[in-house]
Parts: sequence; structure tokens; C-alpha cells
Amino acid sequence: MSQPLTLALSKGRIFAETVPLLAQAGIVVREDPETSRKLILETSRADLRIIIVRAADVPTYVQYGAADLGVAGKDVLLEHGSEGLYQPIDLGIARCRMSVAVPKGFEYQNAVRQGARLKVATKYLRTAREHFAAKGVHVDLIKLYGSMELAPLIGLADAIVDLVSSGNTLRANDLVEVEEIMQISSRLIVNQAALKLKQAAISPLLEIFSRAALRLEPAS
Ligand code: PRT
Ligand code: MG
Repeated sequence: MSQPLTLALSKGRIFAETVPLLAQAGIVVREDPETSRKLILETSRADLRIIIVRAADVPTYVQYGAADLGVAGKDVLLEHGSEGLYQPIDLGIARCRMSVAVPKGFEYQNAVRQGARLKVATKYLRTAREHFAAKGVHVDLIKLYGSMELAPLIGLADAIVDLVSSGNTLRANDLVEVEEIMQISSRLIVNQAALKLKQAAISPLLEIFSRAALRLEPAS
């Protein structure tokens, strides 16, 4: 048996969209994290196990080598930084976009032009800071951990920077998307040391993920 490998995934959309990629290579995950409370899941391959961690923690487990590989959103990777991580494959899964949104009727373009200070609530401080700095817009950033959509509704902020997929959450809260910052998808990440030390075991997995990602619908 080759060296055992650990793959870090978060439950929810990343787990749900990674499992079919593994299945294309005949790798079956024996348990469902939505119903099982287990955090270490065996697969049909004795040399591959999956650990279930919070989405924002995936890069941390991989950076320190507690997991050899992981799947994480570009949003998460930009906030975490890429130290110790190799990012070989864009899997094209869990797609969405990072956008600026404001309450209906708020004159965003005016506010931005007039050089006023904009109060922006977000979980993505680093990405938001870089975006507004590049535009030369002065912002006060307010860090939140979730439910960003609420902040402009009750006067905590003028605008939010958040992920949007269907747009339903914005619409339900009378917010409008005024600027797209970037397209987001999830990437395979690999611990840099593991890539060298366990190359024989990791290379075939990279091959499997590349092929499976290629088979997905091309980006629209
Ligand atoms: O939910 P939890 O607090 O446990 O952690 P998390 O939100 O970090 O994890 P999870 O599983 O929700 O998201 C994992 C990854 O999926 C993210 O890092 C993104 O790369 C990706 N992804 C894709 C999304 C979305 N689409 C998405 N729509 N992550 C979050 N959302 C949220 C968004 O923040 C907003 O609140 O869904 C809401 C908007 O959805 P629509 O469809 O109403 O526009
Ligand atoms: Mg979430």
C-alpha cells in the first residue's frame, strides 16, 4: 500500500461537489458528514481518508501538514495567504462571485466618486481592502463572521463585500449588487513538503482531480 494521504474538506457544497470528482476515479466516500457526526471519514481506498473541517480552516490544516491536500474556495485562500501551499488545480466547483452590494437606492457610484469614506462590512477584509485601495476609495472596514447582508439594513455599514451565487439572498434583503470584484471557484491545495515527500502517492491523485475537473462543464 502506498503512503496514506489525508484530504481536508468542509461539509456543505465543497464536500457535495468534491465527492463526484472522486467517484469518477472509483473512490467512494463511505459516510455522509451531513448525517454522521464523524470528522474522519474512510474512503474505499485504504490509503486515503477525508477530514471534515470548517471551510476557512482547510488551508490551515494543509499548511501545517495535518492534511496533505484540501479543497478550498479562492475567497478563503486569498484571506489565508498561500504560505506553504501549492495550488495546482482549479476544480471549477462551488462557483460564485465576490461582489459589492448596497441597499436599493443607495447611490454607490456617487459615494465612490465624491471621495467620501465608505463603511464596508465583510468577512473578506484582505480582498476588500485591496479592491478599494486599487480604486482609490477610502473605506472603513468592519469585520463580520456571517450574515453580512444585515449590516447595511440596520445602519452598521453603507455596503458589504460578500459572495453571491443566485442573488436570492441579496434580493430578499433589498440589496443590489453594484460591482463584481472577482469570480470564485474552489481549488485543490497541497502541502508543499508533502508534495515532495509523498510524491509517489500524491501525483496520481493530482492526475485524478485534473481529469475530473476537465470533465466538468466549461465555465460559462
Ligand atoms: O457556512 P459556514 O459558516 O460553515 O462556512 P462557509 O460559509 O465558509 O462555508 P460554505 O460551505 O458555506 O462555503 C464554502 C465555499 O463555497 C466558500 O468559501 C465559497 O468559495 C463557496 N461558495 C459558493 C459560497 C457560495 N457559493 C455562496 N453562495 N459560499 C457562500 N455563499 C453564501 C454567501 O456568503 C451568501 O450569504 O450564500 C449566500 C448567497 O447565496 P445566493 O445564492 O443567495 O446568492
Ligand atoms: Mg456558508
